[in-house]
Amino acid sequence: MARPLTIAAAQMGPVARDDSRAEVVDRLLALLTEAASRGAELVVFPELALTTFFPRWYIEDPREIESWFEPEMPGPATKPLFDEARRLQVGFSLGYAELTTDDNGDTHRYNTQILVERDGSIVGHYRKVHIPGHEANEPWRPFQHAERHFFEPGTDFPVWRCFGGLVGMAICNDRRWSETYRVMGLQGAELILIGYNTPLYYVPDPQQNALQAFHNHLVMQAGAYQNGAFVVGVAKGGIEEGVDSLAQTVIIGPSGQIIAQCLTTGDELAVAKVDLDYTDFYKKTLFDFDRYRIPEAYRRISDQRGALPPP
Ligand code: ING
Repeated sequence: MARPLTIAAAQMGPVARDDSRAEVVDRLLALLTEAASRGAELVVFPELALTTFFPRWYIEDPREIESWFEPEMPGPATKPLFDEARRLQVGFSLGYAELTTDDNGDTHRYNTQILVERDGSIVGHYRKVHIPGHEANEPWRPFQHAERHFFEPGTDFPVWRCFGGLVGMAICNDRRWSETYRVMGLQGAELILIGYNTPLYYVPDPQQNALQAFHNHLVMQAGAYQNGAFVVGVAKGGIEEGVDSLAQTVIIGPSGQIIAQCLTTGDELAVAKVDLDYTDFYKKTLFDFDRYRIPEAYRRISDQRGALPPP
């Protein structure tokens, strides 16, 4: 193994609306510590890991909205996680609701995944690009999915050189869009870290309910294979505030094969020691982009929606 890396996918069970940050961080610390004891160098936590999935309610009170967001990272509640990770020399990726102010003093609210190296240094932030659900309150729904009320979209898919390779991140709905993996694949991504909170009940089309687990692995296995990358998909699952959410956390190889998978819907680790050089078996053969891709052809057909007359 030329570039070994031991990865732990740290699945979480439900987080209740009134669980404190301290209670949740204690669970993250337990997962981190167990992962370190099993040799993990990188631990991946789910989307919005610090709180319940609050977009399931249409919240309008500005003070309550703000209570779901982190104005600093690390902050007082999350500093123990950063400190322990640094002490154990374990890096991690953590999903949370980010409140940030830009250089013009404007406030922004993102659905964010942060990446932290083994020395405790912050490598970067990914801000969710594909924000699903709806903007306005839709009281007809059994529960809301009002992410578009709470978050503004990110604008790119960065890839960073860290953990001995090229690492990118995505969040939940991003994993369903093939561009997510390809934009990072074109940057050479060898490892893509994805957290998700996915209700098993898909309100706009309940026919898809029975296909949630299938679609979840389908898109991540395809994204991994078609870009010759490892993909780690980590759930916050189980019945959270009455909403049954998908678990099925996995670590997937560049072949598209599932290497490790969680069995439960609660706090559980899936751990795998991988070799990042293994990505060459796909990046330098079938998916040698420089040799086989024809970008000019794609540009001509890149967005043909509406180009053809309706049937
Ligand atoms: N959740 C969902 C996801 O893309 C969703 C939205 C729910 C899509 C159920 C399809 C079915 O997995 C988030 N948080 O993006």
